[in-house]
Amino acid sequence: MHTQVAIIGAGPAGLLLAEILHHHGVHSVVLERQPRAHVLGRIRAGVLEQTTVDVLRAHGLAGRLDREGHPHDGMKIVWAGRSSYFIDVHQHQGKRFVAYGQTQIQEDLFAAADRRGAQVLHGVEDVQLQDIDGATPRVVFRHEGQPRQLACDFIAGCDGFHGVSRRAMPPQVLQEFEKVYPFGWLGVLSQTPPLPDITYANHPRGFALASMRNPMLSRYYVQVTLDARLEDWPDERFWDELKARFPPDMAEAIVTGPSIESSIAPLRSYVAEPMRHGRLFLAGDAAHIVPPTGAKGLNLAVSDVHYLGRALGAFYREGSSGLIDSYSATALRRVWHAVRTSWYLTNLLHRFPGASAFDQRAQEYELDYISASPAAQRALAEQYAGLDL
Ligand code: RFL
Ligand code: PHB
Repeated sequence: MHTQVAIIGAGPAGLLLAEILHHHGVHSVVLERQPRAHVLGRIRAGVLEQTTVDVLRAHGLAGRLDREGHPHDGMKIVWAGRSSYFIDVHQHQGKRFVAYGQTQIQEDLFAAADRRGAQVLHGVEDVQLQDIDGATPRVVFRHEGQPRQLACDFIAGCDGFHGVSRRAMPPQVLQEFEKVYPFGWLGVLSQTPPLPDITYANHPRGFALASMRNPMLSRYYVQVTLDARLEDWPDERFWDELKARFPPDMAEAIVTGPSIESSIAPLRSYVAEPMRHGRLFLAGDAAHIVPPTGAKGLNLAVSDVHYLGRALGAFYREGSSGLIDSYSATALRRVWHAVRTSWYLTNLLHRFPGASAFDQRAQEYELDYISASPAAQRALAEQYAGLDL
């Protein structure tokens, strides 16, 4: 097999890159380890930045998003039972968010791939990247029990944090920056009407978040210890704990119901530099992880492949390698902005084990400062909104 760009991973980064490349007239083949049903079954992100919506629209991928997505002007912060405040991103930045599930984006991307007869191979095993330093890189793998080889000009590693692409970078080239947080998030999806606003709660019992997918689908999270197990969190315990972390009026407004999905995710910040070596490019979670507090992970995957698609498009159209050479630096600037913002919000909103009374007061008075200062709210809105492309 031969293609111009071999894409490893059919998550949002890989499938969207394939669409952007197609738009530029560049051929690609996507290699995915999991069956399609598995990829579509993952419940993950739900908040899209304006830039993400703009990129999807520019490639004709936002039809359903524009019909079914729920626009938001900003997010609410509440803490320790005190009154809440609204970070008005639209007022300060002129940008809106859209609540629309990553699951739906995956469906839309697979539908687009099907419409144009794209080559997406599922169930590939033992993927290995070869000759990424040379002019003729290859991906070798097994598919349906047979050894296969895909020759290409470039490889895009879009295979998430646990993928193989990043590990193909020579260790002496790869620099890693990491912070592991001492807690995780337990997330629950339920067929109940959500609260009207995406609301982040800082509470002595721990962080909580109210979010949504559509008018009859809510997504909630609570901070849990690293040793938490799903079987220890029956629905009743989850709802009690969630309500305990919101002010009484909001707790009362939360409509409970059976969970239709629940999962626990540990929190981590991670960046791999550079995002390119030879003919291998990393994009999305393969290159970086942010704690979900800033709702940035999926949005970064989209901005990475926007830059990468543009760079490869220019290469094939004009023979110019300028954008390819600047891809890593361009993407990393936006990545680090989001990494720092997500780290800041994680520190601001969570209860850290072993935090002293001093740490707690400092956190509370920072929240108090933000609630009273239009300048601080504007700065937070700017960070939460994300950089322009
Ligand atoms: P993905 O989605 O992990 O896709 C990678 C794909 O690669 C495949 N793969 C391989 N394929 C072939 N060979 C191999 N050796 C392979 N190894 C792996 C995998 O099967 C998979 O299909 O990475 P991608 O495309 O970079 O997308 C990143 C996003 O999924 C991620 O950043 C977001 O979900 C993060 N995130 C959020 N981001 C937001 O922007 N807003 C949010 O509100 C938000 N909330 C969240 C989140 C992530 C969460 N979890 C569970 C991690 C909430 C949660 C709870
Ligand atoms: C979600 O809706 O899943 C969500 C919203 C905001 C976040 C993280 C996740 O910060």
